[in-house]
Amino acid sequence: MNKKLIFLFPLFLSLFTLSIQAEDGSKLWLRNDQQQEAQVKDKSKTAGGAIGAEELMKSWKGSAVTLTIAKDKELTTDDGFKIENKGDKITLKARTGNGLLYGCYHMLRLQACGYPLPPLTIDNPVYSLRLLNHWDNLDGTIERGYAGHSLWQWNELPATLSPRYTDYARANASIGINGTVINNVNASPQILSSEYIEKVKALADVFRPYGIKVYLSVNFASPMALGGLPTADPLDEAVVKWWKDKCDEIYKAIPDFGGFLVKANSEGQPGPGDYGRSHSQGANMLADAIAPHGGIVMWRSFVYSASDADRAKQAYEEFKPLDGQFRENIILQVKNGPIDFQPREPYSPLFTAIDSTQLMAELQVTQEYLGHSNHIAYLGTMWQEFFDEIKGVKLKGLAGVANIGDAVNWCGSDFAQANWYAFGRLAWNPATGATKIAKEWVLQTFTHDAAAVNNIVDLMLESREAVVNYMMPLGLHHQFAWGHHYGPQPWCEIRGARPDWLPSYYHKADSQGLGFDRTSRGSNAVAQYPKTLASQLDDINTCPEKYLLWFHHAAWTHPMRSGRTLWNELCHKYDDGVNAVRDMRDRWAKAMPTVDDQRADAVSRKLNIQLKDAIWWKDACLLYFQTFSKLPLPNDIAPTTHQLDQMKRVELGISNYECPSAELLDKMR
Ligand code: GCW
Repeated sequence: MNKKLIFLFPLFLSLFTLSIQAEDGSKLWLRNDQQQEAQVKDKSKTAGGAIGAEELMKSWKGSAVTLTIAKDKELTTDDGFKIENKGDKITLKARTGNGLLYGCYHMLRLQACGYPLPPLTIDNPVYSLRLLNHWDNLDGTIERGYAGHSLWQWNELPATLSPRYTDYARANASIGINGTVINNVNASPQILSSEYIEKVKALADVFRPYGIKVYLSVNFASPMALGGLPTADPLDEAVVKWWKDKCDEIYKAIPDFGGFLVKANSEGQPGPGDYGRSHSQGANMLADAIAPHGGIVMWRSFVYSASDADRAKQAYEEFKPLDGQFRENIILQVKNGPIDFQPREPYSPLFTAIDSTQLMAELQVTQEYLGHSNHIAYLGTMWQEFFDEIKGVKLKGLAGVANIGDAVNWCGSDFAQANWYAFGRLAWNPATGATKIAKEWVLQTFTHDAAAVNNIVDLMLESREAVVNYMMPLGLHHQFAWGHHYGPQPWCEIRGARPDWLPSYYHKADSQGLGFDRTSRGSNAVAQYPKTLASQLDDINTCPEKYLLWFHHAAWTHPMRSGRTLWNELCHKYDDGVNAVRDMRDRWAKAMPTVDDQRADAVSRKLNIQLKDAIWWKDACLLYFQTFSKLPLPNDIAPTTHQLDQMKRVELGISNYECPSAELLDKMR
């Protein structure tokens, strides 16, 4: 080759590969180019306005924009915005800088999707609290996190601020998230030490201009662990004073601190119950300490004891009688379902039972029970199902257990980013709908090729039902392997373990049939729902089949609406789940050429794992349940490919699986 050609060769090569540049996913959905010099005038003199204006200047391709603070009657919330597009000029109005910021990101989202900016947009968020909950521990690990370690570099704070803190705040602001609880609900008392308050302050300072308030999970026994008091009894004067002083200290450092999140008397955490006090007595004490500063207390309803009572009933039994006894700055934070973030659960009956206490719903963005960051499970559809079920219920806010870590692509998988995105967008307004959100995410994140967009959106929309089908169809729940909650272990028996932590407690398989009888003849959990719904659920012939085994112990021969028996239907559902993953793989293969190789391959690899796992789930569950039904697998489904004995000897997927220590078993009893 002559010299010139050798010189030009790298250029040819890069021109060739430039068509679709490799991406590592670190930009999330924020892939607008930043080469523009748009005309933007920010009259607001607010931090949010300034950031929004700068974002527009760098990326907006339309006509000139003016940002102003205004008291417009259509601006019914602090965070809402109004955009008037008069062709040659655009006016963006909001009551606050945060509203302006959200308006700017709204415009950039439309642009990135290739959607026009309509002449008039008025957009007010439905919920005022749109929070992420990080289950991040102070040692850098993340409980139920599948994206590496915590983003928070506690040992470097407050002196060193990772640039990712700003990226994190920006990403959240772009989808309307306005608060973050930065530490695990299984909280270390240390987070309230003066040393850590300084570190938290440093984070709060980074997040503030993006409209994001910081909240902390607190350990109810902090006055003992940190303050050296002999008790954490909420009625003890010294305890009350300790919390008041602590609130003063926090607000001195962080004047707009959001408040506390509390997991009390749940899974071994301390709480007011340790002193014979009720949840409301405990919550009210904290609420009174923080009220003078304008803070709130989010008190979780996720409680269940090792009693004989149906676990699905316990949160209601604990909290319903306390309704009306909570202070005004307390919000009861209720998980979407009555058990624990299963791939499918009916809504928690607390949502329709509590009427004199503020409520917020807790959703899980991290896929603890939906294949971690290995399986594609777009949760927008799951959350929409929940919103449809609780239609009419007033919520103060939404909390999403974050799926974010220090992984380059933030979430451990490209598609897991869609769940962070969808959470923010649904928290802004659940009526936006899962389909629309999926499409806008794909347009911003992957491609504008119409056929590819359709394929990827369809893949997303079928993904959650696929997971339900290959893991736990027809209302089955909690068939997970001990501890890691990844693979199936319906046979799991651990001597000394709490029964409600074992799959058999939930599936109740016997020679007659399958499922948990929660009808009026069984645990009567149905009675916690409003009357009409309760009687619908109570009757095996009117109970929606997707919840059949949640509410009924149905006979193997029970006739299903498809005309099949329960056993045959179950077999078909598992098979459908596996086939859906094959379909997802095909759709991805079709879309791949429009996506950069790096992300295309990363997703393909995940889908291969998902298919292998789906087959494993199907085989494990069907072969195990077959030992009860004693019925053959129908011959119009794909045969199983594993042996039950062999499967029982393997732990799916998780290499560091360990049997619980004797000490842990003791604690859990
Ligand atoms: O889902 C369960 C998880 C625990 C978690 C708990 C909770 C933070 O397995 O890891 O603890 O719920 O929500 O408190």
